[in-house]
Amino acid sequence: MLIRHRPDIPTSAITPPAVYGGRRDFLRALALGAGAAGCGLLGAGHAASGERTRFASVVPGPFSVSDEKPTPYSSVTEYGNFYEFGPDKDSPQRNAYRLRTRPWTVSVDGEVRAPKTFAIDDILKWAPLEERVYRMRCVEGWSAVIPWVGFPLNELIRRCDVTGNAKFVEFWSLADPEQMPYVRLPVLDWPYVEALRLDEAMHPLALLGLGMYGEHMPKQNGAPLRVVVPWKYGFKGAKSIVRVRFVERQPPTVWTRTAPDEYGFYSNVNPDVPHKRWSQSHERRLGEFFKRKTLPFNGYADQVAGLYAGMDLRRNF
Ligand SMILES: Nc1nc2c(c(=O)[nH]1)N[C@H]1C(S)=C(S)[C@@H](COP(=O)(O)O)O[C@H]1N2
Ligand SMILES: [Mo]
Repeated sequence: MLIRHRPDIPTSAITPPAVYGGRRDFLRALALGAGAAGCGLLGAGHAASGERTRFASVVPGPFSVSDEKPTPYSSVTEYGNFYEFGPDKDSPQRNAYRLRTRPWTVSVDGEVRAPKTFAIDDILKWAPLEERVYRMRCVEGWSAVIPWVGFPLNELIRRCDVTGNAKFVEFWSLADPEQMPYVRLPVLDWPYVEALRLDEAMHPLALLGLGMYGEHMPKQNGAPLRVVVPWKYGFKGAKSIVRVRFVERQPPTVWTRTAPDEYGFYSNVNPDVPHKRWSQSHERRLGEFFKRKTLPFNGYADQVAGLYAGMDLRRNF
């Protein structure tokens, strides 16, 4: 968002993936020649970011969109933001193969009775894995309907044993320059940390994302676990999280640190409050041509508007 000021979709997003992928692979083959490919840096086998593994059992969860088909898997995995892997929409898909997702732990600290560490393979067994098809809206104006796999974020928070002082919760993404080449560059003020008010994080709509389309989370979408908050702009959902910290006061986040006048702490989807440099009134679903109207709270107002009763949502954007 900071790097490419594109509130709209480039042609790559509406070109059929086969054509697009073909052209890109062709260009990369040309550019690499004997050089990087010969060094084993970017082997062709790495174009996709890993093997796909289905979950043994996933049960239907609540809140799923029923009147729309999910966005195609290829659009959701080939177009996105994961700035640790580069500034372009296809950087995550091209570079996230470098991410090692096992072993993987999430540490918990701050306003808790005792700091602790959870291993991903234990987290995966905490609760039945649900499929929840959510509308997602990026602050840049594109959107998608994604069949997530996961369980409520409040399952995680319940196990953290927070103190009475905890009012906000931070989610820290991995920031390892060995795996994430762009963490060496000042793309954002690393690490990628996003935060929610504790009652937002406890809301049953907020999801701990462990996969999508019935499969383990693709690396480019935030493997092995990430936050999914469908009533907020996409950047509130930190990918590949390694740390959860509870705090008493509203903390800075990666985006409020980087551009405070453009990205607010709340960042609820709101068609009536434009971004500083573009309107938020409409959006375009990945793979579609015509724009559609953006809905307050991304269509989840019935569920979540109560969290913000009495707040001025223009000031608390
Ligand atoms: N760690 C990390 N998390 C991140 C981002 C990022 O760059 N780094 N991008 C955010 C943005 S701007 C969006 S729109 C969503 C995109 O998620 P998706 O690629 O799974 O659709 O991830 C969010 N989470
Ligand atoms: Mo975004």
